[in-house]
Amino acid sequence: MDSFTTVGSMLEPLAHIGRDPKTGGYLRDSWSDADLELREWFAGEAARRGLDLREDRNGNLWAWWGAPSPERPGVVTGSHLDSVRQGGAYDGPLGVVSAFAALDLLRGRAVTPSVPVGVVCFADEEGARFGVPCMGSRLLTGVLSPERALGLTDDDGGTLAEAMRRAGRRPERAGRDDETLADVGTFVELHVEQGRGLVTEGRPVGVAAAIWPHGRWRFDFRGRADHAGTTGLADRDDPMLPFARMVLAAREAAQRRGVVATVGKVRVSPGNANAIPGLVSAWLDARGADESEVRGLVADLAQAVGADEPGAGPGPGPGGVDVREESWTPVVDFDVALRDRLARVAGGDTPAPILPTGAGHDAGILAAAGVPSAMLFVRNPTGVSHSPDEHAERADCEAGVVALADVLEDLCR
Ligand code: HGY
Ligand code: MN
Ligand code: MN
Ligand code: MN
Repeated sequence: MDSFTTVGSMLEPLAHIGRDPKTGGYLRDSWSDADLELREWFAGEAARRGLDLREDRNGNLWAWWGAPSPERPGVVTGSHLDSVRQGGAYDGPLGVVSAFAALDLLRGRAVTPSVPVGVVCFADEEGARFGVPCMGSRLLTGVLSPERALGLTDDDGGTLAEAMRRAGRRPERAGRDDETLADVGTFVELHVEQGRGLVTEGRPVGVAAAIWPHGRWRFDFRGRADHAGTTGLADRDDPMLPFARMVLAAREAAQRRGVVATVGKVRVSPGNANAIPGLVSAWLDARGADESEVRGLVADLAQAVGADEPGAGPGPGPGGVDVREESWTPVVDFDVALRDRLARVAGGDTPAPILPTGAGHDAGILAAAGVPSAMLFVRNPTGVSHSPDEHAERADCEAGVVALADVLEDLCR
């Protein structure tokens, strides 16, 4: 079976799900209608292949070829199907589609794996709706408590628990799931590269070396709502000003500390053009190879806006600014032996390039939980991601599937 046709034809039916016709971007929030439609697609692909489909207590989907057990854990591959808002078509779906296509290739090669092979779709990897990324894998591995997770709210104030219930799930069961985790012997995630490392290397497929430490912090700037026209400047307590200072300070500190910092989401309340806002909430995403520099940047910003450091004080700091850490992922160095094995197998004559990434992934959460994990990257010609412009060439997608099938065959000998 021609692997590329499988990838191409499998990406096709997904292309319309959650797509914004005006922008070509994707709106695939966790537990939204688009997410439920994607879950049905996943179930259909599993059924077409006679795979044993299971949804675990945290909404992660597992499609098994062979029955895993703690005594005989399987080799699992896959990724996620949810997206950031106005995201691209490849971040997540390429890994899930390639997993099914690689399994087809193994069967086409009449490979009889020595262990079960699983395809996984993790729930809510982007955290676009409830704010915490890798929600499904964090709950699965216990690094995020169900109490905290289920109470997280979306922009409309709805909780994760309500969203799961509305989707017919039982959120009260969410939480660490050692039974499911025990089925996973090795996890390999294929993902479109979010960067231009493979373009520079001139290679279609690469292997992840490490995932940078990264986190998300929420800044709440409190002020006093008042009339835009009748309130003198001296009488204003305008939260927009410390917010603006924070954004400019973030860029300066990032430059100075050699990290990256982004404020991509701001919520102004109540949001009247003719009124001084009462509250400005802003989310900082900061990442970098050196954890102390990332942490240092956040401390710089808290100081710049007169806030207590995250988690230091019970409520808003002296300047009416409150900083809360919403998620933190320490550095993940992938297992060197497994990483090098993948580079050899995936690279053919010359080992595939091994490169770090500033993007977070479920493979990082599993690796941090002690599950032998690794990642394959597929070349992204522009490096652009988290945007409708995200792209991967067809031939590179095919090379990714062949590399993944070779890696799975090697791991399942
Ligand atoms: O944010 C990330 O790095 C990932 O795409 N969730
Ligand atoms: Mn992403
Ligand atoms: Mn992703
Ligand atoms: Mn008025």
